[in-house]
Amino acid sequence: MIRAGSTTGTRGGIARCVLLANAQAARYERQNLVTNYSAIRHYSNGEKSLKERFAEVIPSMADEIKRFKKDHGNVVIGEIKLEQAYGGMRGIPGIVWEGSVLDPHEGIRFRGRTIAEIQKELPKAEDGHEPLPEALFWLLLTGEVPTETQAKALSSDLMSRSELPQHVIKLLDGLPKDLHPMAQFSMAIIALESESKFAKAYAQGVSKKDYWNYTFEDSLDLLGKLPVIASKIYRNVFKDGRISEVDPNADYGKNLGHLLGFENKEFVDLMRLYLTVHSDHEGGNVSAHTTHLVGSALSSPYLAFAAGMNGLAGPLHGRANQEVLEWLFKLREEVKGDYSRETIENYLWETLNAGRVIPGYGHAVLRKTDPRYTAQREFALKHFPDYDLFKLVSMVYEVAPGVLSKQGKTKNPWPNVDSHSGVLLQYYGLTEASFYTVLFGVSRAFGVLPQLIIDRAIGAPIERPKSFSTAKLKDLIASKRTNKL
Ligand code: CMX
Repeated sequence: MIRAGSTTGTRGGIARCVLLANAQAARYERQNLVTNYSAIRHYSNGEKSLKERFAEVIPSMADEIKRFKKDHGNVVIGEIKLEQAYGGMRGIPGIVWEGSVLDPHEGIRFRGRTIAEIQKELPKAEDGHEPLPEALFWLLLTGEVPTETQAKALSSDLMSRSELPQHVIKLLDGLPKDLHPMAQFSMAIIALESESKFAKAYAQGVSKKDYWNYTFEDSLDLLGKLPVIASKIYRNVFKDGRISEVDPNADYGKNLGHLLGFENKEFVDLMRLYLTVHSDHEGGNVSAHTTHLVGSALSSPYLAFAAGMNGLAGPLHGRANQEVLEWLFKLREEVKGDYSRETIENYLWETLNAGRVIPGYGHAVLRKTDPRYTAQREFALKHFPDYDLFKLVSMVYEVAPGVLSKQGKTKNPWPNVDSHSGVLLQYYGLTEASFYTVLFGVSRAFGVLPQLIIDRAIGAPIERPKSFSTAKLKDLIASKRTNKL
């Protein structure tokens, strides 16, 4: 059995007692599936818990959306060209996503804040420089930056939910080591459906207005369990299968590092940065949209998130981080230490001429270097500017945009997030590239679950866009022509 470890840590004091008392209260509340929100406790210093604050935010948020729809529901917000229907629906404004918006030139803003602003504004761990991803979760859900106490209480709450049921442990232990880690990740999350409070409440006929409450509980339970699932997969596939106990006094990033088997302080800080920057990238990308779509059928957060993870596992999406590393290793082997522009350019052309993509370059929305790439590059420049593989990544950054522009196919020749993440993990000894997308998956939960909770709180409908056959589209265009004559 993997369970949260002992509560006797080294970071003593009253603050921790408060956090633990609140985690206990939260656990009690969860067991009883309390729906009386006034029963959701303040922290003893008078600050509000995430659930309490979100329960307060719901009426004004739902009311604002209702009025907005009533006043402007008929306003046309875009037009759709035929090529967009065949072109992956690029640019069609058909999804509402509250947590973040992506500008093609500026990059991502989380509730209006750039990555640099997030790095400045969000609470940090006592021993770290990077923001706490649990604080980002709070921000994405409520639109507000939590206080340090609130962020720490949320860490403690999440860690109190980390225990995996026996059948999930058995499932993971029984899977073949050569099954891709992302397939294992998805299976473990689906198997957690047994724990779904939303599915149980729905079967008991819960009222629509309480959907968000059970979705909130499932989402936090899932978030709390993901570091254990990810680490169990990592340790089973690549190490001895044993993982350490969760430290209930440590934050999420520290626990993730610890469970994976990495105690290095810089690596732990990297985990916090990694979890923060990979979390959310507005709602249209495959993993976010899939989670949202499947969730719209009122599937539980476990089923909806697992569906999103199956999309993240694709090589054009999250798996690109694995592809980048494998591509870099082949490049390194081929050029035998010669990192000149000319050899790298030749290798890039070889890849393109073989009809393959340059992994880690290009984006469906962005039209400049991904600021998530830049944040990771800055981390590398700060901690290991002379690392050989980082120098290679930097050299590819100098050469690849020119080559891609010359080829003239991609709309965006600049690097994306996946171009840089692997080299950071390699430096600290997490060298198994096929595991990288699992880490991306843990992070993505911080971005997509808030929207799932919001969707349930505002009563978002089941998604059902219209599709056409080519024959029907031809009819449509013919009738438009006739009408114009
Ligand atoms: N290397 C070579 N060709 C590329 C390319 C790249 N990095 N990026 C785009 N192209 C090609 C496309 O394959 C497409 O070719 P065809 O016309 O032959 O089909 C053409 O350029 C136009 O594509 P686009 O409109 O610029 O890009 P899309 O919006 O269709 O696709 C993306 C976006 C990310 C899938 C694409 O850039 C790509 O395949 N990149 C490499 C894989 C990658 O890094 N994925 C990770 C993205 C971030 C994430 O989701 O994690």
